[in-house]
Amino acid sequence: MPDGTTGTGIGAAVKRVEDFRFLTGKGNYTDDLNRPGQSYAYILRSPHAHAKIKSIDTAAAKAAKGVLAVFTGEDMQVGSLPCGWQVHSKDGTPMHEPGHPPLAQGKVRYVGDQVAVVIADTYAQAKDAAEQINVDYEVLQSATTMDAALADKSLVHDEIGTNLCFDWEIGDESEVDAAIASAAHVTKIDLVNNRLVPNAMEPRAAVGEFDPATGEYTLYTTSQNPHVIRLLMGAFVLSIPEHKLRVVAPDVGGGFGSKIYHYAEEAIVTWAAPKVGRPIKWVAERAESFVSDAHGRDHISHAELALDKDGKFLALKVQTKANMGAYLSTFAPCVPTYLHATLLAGTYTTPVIHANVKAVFTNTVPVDAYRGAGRPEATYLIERIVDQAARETGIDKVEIRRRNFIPADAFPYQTPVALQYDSGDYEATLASATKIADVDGFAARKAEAAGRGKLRGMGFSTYLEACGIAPSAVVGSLGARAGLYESAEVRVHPTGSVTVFTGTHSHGQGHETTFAQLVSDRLGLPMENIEISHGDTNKVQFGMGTYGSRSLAVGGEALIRAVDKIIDKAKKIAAHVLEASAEDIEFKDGNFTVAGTDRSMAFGEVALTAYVPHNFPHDELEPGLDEKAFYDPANFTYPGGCHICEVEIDPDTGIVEVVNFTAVDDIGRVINPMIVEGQVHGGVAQGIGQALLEQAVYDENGQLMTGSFMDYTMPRADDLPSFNVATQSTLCAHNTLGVKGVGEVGAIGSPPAVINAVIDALWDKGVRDMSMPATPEKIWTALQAAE
Ligand code: MCN
Repeated sequence: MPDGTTGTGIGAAVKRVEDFRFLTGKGNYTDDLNRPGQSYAYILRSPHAHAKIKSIDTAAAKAAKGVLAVFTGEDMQVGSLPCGWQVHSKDGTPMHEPGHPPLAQGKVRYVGDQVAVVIADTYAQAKDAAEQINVDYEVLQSATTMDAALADKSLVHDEIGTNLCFDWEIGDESEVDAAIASAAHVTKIDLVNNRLVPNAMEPRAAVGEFDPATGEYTLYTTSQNPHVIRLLMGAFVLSIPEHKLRVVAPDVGGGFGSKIYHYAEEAIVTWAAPKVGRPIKWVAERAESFVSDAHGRDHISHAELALDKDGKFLALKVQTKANMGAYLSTFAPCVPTYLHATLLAGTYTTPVIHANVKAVFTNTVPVDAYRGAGRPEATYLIERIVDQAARETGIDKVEIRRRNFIPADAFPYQTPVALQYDSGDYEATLASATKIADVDGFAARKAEAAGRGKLRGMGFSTYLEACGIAPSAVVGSLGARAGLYESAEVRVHPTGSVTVFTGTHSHGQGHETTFAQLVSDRLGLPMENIEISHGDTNKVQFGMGTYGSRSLAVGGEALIRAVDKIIDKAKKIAAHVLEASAEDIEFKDGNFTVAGTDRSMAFGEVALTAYVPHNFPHDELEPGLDEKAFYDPANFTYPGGCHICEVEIDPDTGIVEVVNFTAVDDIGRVINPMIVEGQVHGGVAQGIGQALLEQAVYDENGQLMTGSFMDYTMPRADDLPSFNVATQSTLCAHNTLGVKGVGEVGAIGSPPAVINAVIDALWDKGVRDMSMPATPEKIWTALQAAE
């Protein structure tokens, strides 16, 4: 419920405070920064997927007008771009981890690989001069599909002797095989999870700067986690100690995962800045984003689901090939393993599960987390095979889900694939969604559509996700090379206004609003007295950043803990001034009151006392009112829910129209329902984009055929219906706010609902399968083939 005093507390649909600057064009993005004496970098990229660099002649480029410097891999001898997660193969051997130089050394491994950097007075000069660089390539055969790569005919990294990065498993295969052998029915499915290009609205950018007076480097960058970039780049690539490296991620126009990683361009501009003696700005052109931002998904899976005669799931076996691209991006190995296979129980009681994941190097752009990361892949697989099992056994698709749901009274629930879910009520989200989507009225709508010559279908997805990415001990045991806690500092100023420094980074999620709401709620302060600061390693104590829908559940909880420390100290100050004991001080609606009396002090008075300590408990307390907290949760959070999609297909053209989409999500306590709704809208739009429109396509020579918005179809407003969005929550059991994440639920839950709806619509015409993206051409072809 909205807080009684301020009306801006937990549960209030407060308008986003950051939107004023964004909507009036006053945002401050990396490309808006213009440092004194700034120069510009252009990165020359490989036109080949796989080639030896026999020589690079930079003489003409160096002599070109305005050029300050040209560097190649030979010049830039620094550390390798590191991978933050180590996976071990099932035989215990560590994954292959080939070096990843910021500028290619000896070989290029994908179209877009960085070959040289030109730095000039203007961007146009740098770009023009780059045309004069003469690279002598010996083009090699490339491995662009995973199957070609696994045949090891052409090695992406010669030194490791294979294109198999790791061969990992979870679960007991013999137990699963035995269950499958004795099952009444086994459903089998082959699935491709299409490769996606993230396409944040703001392309990546970086400005590197060096101050010779202090020896301090500054990197301004489009990042979701500036402290992580400081750590990775400082410690592993450029050997700059943290106290000499400041990383600032100012306003960032969307990331969707693609701005988590430490990219070569960040290291290049930082390393080169002292060499040219001027700040250096690099901004990606959109075409560069397509071939240099980490791509997402790209799984090929075979799955088998064993059922007993009543439709109860007995076992699930999954074999997945996951494309890593040419190099290991920062978190790539954890996506198909710990973010994918551990989720394969979904919302169901499947007692035994085995998954095998083969991660494969190919001559393509590195692949890493993209909104959902591993969990959309798992959800797509589970919800597709469950629907197929329903059709094969003749059990209704809703009924089969109900029969297998983890019951609401079974929490905490230990799955066979490591995770322990803390709370959920899948029957409740299903019931609510079924009602909102008017499932009962579907048959009539289908008949009416048929009268208009349209094929109408309805698809379900009763998904689960694991997010709020944390427990450091757990992720550490799973291969993370970092802890995944979060930190917050609450600085109360002498007049009682508050600045919060959070280690999370907001790039569209609205933390400046929701985090201020948390403080407003707890301290009874108006929103305008609270400022949320993030994204600058020189201001914020530390932070692991924003991804895995962790900011509220981990960062928000850290913030609450710091606020509670403020209240504790403030009570002691108030007790001293009011001549009472701290235990007798009550804090409510922004006032400290001696219980049972009318003696009280406002929050602002206590703050002033802390900084003007004329009457202060010096023996017990230090002056000032500024507290920090680090929070490392006990578990992930487990949002879940039900998405129902209704489509109409024109059989003459194959065009799919999403006519209705219902999302009922359990995200724990809701801090801001308007922001939550926006998060679900965005995620569902991306999920529908994956299901119907988007796919990164490479040709056999490793050229990206979908390298622009002319070929890569992003969803637009007129591709989407008005969504029906609701929440139906159970509280998270292990954080005090009771919150679960919401940032990815839309992208995770929706794709299988869409494809299940498409198959449902086409079923009577004899079509039995459909892959993503379900383009008009694919649908039309399938309809012709089925006739
Ligand atoms: N929230 C809430 N109540 C809840 C849960 C969340 O009010 N029960 C609010 C939070 O306070 C926050 C927002 O919803 O303002 C999202 O919170 P959370 O689920 O914690 O996710 P994060 O803030 O950690 O954001 C990361 C998540 C991810 S992983 C991707 S990818 C993604 C996403 O958020 N990328 C985005 N949403 C995005 N939205 C925009 N506009 N741009 C991106 O790049």
